[in-house]
Amino acid sequence: MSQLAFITGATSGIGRATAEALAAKGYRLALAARNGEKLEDTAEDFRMKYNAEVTVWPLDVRDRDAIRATADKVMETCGVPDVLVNDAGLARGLEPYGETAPDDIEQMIDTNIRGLFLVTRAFLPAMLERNSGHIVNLGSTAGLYAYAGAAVYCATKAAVKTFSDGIRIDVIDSDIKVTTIQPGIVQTAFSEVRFHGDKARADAVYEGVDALQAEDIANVIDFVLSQPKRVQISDVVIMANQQATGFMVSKKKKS
Ligand code: NDP
Ligand code: 8X3
Repeated sequence: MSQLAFITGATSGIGRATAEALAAKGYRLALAARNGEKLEDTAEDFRMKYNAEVTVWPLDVRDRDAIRATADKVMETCGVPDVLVNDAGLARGLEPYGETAPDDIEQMIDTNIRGLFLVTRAFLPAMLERNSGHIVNLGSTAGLYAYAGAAVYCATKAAVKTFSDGIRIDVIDSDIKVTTIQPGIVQTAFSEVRFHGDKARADAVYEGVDALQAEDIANVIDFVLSQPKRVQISDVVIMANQQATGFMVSKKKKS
């Protein structure tokens, strides 16, 4: 039977592009996100294009009981995932911490940290029992370099990196691999979500920058997953050509 990938945040941006890359490779997919309609559309697209075997799992990763129930059902109906991509995540707001809305603080922590930790906790014992599996966590250059107005988002992504490093130690005696993917500026719905739907402000982030595309990150994830059993890629940092640290991006036109 072909390999199974469970992907959170699979309806948009990096998660969707990763799902598509794996569908093209013949993986079976179990896709999760909150919006069930978008999940169905995504799944149908991959079925049409790649004849892919796709199941959809409407899930809010902030809901602990729903994570448990979903993971159990996925494993019962599809099997234990060979690949877990913890992609679901977001930034909310870009202002000094003293002005950051408490709801935004909680949403970032609950989604990017708590959700990712609990989804991993739900699948890891079964992976360990089978002694195989690859956990791919979406960190960010924001987790390596803090930037103004993003203390919480940056801290959540630093947590993802440290968490990955921690569980890699815990599974050292097994064949399980753990990878943190740390992209820089990727042009997705990310900024529109950050700015609470302000599309003009979101578009301005990418203006004058040859930003990374979701497919660029999906290619890297595909590469990471395609290595021989002996090779574990622990971390990958991917920046745009015009980027030097987390939020330092040149908007000067190159000749
Ligand atoms: P998008 O906004 O395009 O996609 C985010 C995905 O996460 C959507 O499918 C969304 O679906 C899902 N999601 C959001 N909240 C939840 C939730 N509570 N439960 C389940 N699913 C959820 O963003 P990106 O593709 O850009 O971001 C994906 C990941 O990559 C994030 O973790 C982000 O932090 C990280 N990243 C992004 C970078 C960028 O510049 N874009 C750079 C570095 C890292 P739905 O709304 O239906 O739930
Ligand atoms: C998203 C990239 O630089 O906007 O993690 O924080 S950045």
